[in-house]
Amino acid sequence: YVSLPASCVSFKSREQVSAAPISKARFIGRGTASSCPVRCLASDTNVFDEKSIGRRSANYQPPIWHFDYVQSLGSTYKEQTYGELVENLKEEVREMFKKLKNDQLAQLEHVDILQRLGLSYHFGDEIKNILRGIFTNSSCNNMWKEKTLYALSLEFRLLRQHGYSVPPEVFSSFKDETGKFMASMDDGTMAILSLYEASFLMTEGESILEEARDFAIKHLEEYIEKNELDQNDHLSLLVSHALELPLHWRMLRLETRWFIDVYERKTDMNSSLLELAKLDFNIVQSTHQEDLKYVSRWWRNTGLGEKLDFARDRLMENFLWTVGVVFEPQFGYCRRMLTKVNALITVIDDIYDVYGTLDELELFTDAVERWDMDAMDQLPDYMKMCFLALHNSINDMAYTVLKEQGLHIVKYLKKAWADICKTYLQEAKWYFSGYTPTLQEYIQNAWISISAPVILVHAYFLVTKAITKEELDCLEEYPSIIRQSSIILRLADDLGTSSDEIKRGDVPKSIQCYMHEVGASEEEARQHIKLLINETWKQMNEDRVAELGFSQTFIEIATNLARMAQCMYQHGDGHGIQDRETKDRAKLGYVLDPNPSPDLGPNPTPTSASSSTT
Ligand code: LA6
Ligand code: MN
Ligand code: MN
Ligand code: MN
Ligand code: MN
Repeated sequence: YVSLPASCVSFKSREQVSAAPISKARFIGRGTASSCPVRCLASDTNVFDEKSIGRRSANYQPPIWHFDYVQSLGSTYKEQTYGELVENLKEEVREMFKKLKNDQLAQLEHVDILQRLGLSYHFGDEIKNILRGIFTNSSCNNMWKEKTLYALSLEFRLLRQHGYSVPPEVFSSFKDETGKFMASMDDGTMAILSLYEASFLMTEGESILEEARDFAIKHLEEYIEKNELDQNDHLSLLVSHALELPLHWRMLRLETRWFIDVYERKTDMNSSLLELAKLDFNIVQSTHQEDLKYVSRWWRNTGLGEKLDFARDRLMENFLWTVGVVFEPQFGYCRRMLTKVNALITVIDDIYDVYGTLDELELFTDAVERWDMDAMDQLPDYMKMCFLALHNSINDMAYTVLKEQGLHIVKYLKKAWADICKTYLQEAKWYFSGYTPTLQEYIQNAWISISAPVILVHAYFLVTKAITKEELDCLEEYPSIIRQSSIILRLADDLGTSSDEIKRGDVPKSIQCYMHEVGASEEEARQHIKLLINETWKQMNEDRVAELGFSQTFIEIATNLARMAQCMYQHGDGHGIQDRETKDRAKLGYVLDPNPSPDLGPNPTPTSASSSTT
């Protein structure tokens, strides 16, 4: 397949985005009746005559997570109760670091295990120091050649993950005279697995890592074939999990939950580490439950779920997104506010995609751009509710920042909302005129309409304690890391949701645009989109190192959003269709108690819920 032209993923200025051929679309659009089955004449009808408007429906199901159930959640793992035990275990971990002082490989393995057990956020300084020491030693003394494939790959991955530029040539000693990757007898599958995971840290043009990945995949697939999937074989488990999705692309909390179980079965595991991991997971989960209960009350108070019956009522799923984006307990306020942002996005997206007429959408877009109470008068009632909920919630967040940091940020937040609404409107116009954009034209609009820029702009203000003028300027133009994260979210969403969207009537998504543009089959188009996701990750890896201005926290958040997208859409539409994988994931991540009892489903029968009420 054709690889992605640089211009396709590169940012076009906002002017170009908003000046996309709106009016032209009317003329060159194919405008066939079949491409907009219900309302080609929507703009000619009187919007106040409800009966004459044939609105689309997405047939979204009501939420499976009931309010009372969510409010009944109450983990017993409070930080206060376990504080001392946690502190003691943490001290033990620090002692382990000291003991490993003269063994670099063991240090790296320790860091890796801590990360995979979800504990590394407790040991930020220790990890930083260790990696700095190792990087200095390896690069100044050019030690790369001395290492085994396993050790080198692990070091490469961890260093790059933490922002060090390690050149790809460090792997050249593992190629034979013909330039083919080779693994020596004693390297073994663990080394290849390590190489595989390292290769996902690659940036544009690093062909040696590309080759490394192909080589590793081939070897690992063979390994799985030979060993079938032996549930008791630790290595088989790791390999098949890795082949499904690499570590670098995985949603952190679910990965942690999975890895704790795997680690427990490892023969030489460290029981203090395991105990700390479980305890910490449960404590974090209990803070997530409190966040969830808070936003669930907020959501109920808005009344939007009930009043706007055509829209997705997906508070739990919206919360799961934010857990994927930022899980650390100290960011509860950010999680709560971002869940509000997600809930508002989900409803507004349905207004544009499913329910609104073109006239109404023009009015709503105008109201958001003006960010003005007076603009509300012109809106139909269902939009008034949504607009005021948006206005109040966002202004409220801005108020908190004004109060705490003395900064007036409404301008930045409202611009992000105006930008997304303009791109929503563009898609609605394309839909009603039956126009199919080229893939590039589509992506130039759709990386904003997927909502990642809105989410990340809000996230920036919610986690940044010392906001600077430089960062604000950069934020307004959406820095590259935001763009890459957005493109991955958009493409992953299209892979998961576009089949249903096209069925009910929606703008052609990336897959359809590509099919239309080059005459590809759907399967070919899907492969092409996956390839673009791959390419976009390379750029993101570069940005993770290059965008020094932003905090590590923000860079992780942007990366996590892309990871969460790949998780949510891994098996289809995990956001809209709630009762498949997403349900189990929500349970794993933050709903069930640590000792899951099989009868505690999402909506417990009165008997199973009674323990918390009596
Ligand atoms: C996906 O819906 C959706 F609602 C999103 C806004 C994606 C991310 C959601 C968060 C983080 P859909 P569209 C709340 O597939 O219309 O309808 O852009 O989005 O394809
Ligand atoms: Mn509803
Ligand atoms: Mn939609
Ligand atoms: Mn949409
Ligand atoms: Mn979609």
